[in-house]
Amino acid sequence: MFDVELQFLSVRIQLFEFGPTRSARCRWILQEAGLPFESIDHGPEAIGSDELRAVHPLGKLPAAIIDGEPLFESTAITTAIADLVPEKGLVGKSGTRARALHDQWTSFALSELDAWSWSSAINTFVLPEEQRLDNVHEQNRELFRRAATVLDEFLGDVDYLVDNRFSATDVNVGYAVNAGRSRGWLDGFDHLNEYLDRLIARPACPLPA
Ligand SMILES: N[C@@H](CCC(=O)N[C@@H](CS)C(=O)NCC(=O)O)C(=O)O
Repeated sequence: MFDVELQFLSVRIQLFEFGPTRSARCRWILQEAGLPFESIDHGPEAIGSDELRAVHPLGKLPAAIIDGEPLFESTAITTAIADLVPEKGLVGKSGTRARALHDQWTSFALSELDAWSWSSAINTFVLPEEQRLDNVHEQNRELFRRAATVLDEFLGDVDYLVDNRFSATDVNVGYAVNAGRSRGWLDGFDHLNEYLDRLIARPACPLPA
């Protein structure tokens, strides 16, 4: 108990965030971990700013400073936060099967889900209009749904992705699944929709119901 309290006191965490961005993954895991943190939220104007570039070389959200050390990439941040509170069991220890599965599903979320929803996002509202492609959305939807099929089948037998208990893996994957659902790409995936509802019902989850 004393160690836990000491840890709470000694780790300073600053999170550069803005609600609907992938910073929600970081806020979510921090709230699950029960760790205090300083939110630096300048809205969408923060993107590309000098202040953010000092922490993330592309000036993107999210970014964090943990005990004075900068860290970027939302899932690297969630995993680092989960590692700070081993007593909460939010991620397997390095070298375990549970950690390998965390890495597997996290990589899967980034490369097989985030990639396609983000491609549609940049070609809908992120890039200046003259740079947008209008012929990518059908392919993005198909590729997203191909990966969603894998998750939907897996979640037919379990409620959560690693050891059938909630973990940082579900934060990483849940955000990606939600991005697809908000585009209307999750029709017919009953297990996956139930999984997402289960995650969003958690008090620590910042994703809108
Ligand atoms: N793979 C990165 C993606 C970061 C990212 O693209 N963030 C978006 C917001 S969700 C952003 O800042 N975009 C600004 C831009 O692309 O100019 C992560 O997961 O942190």
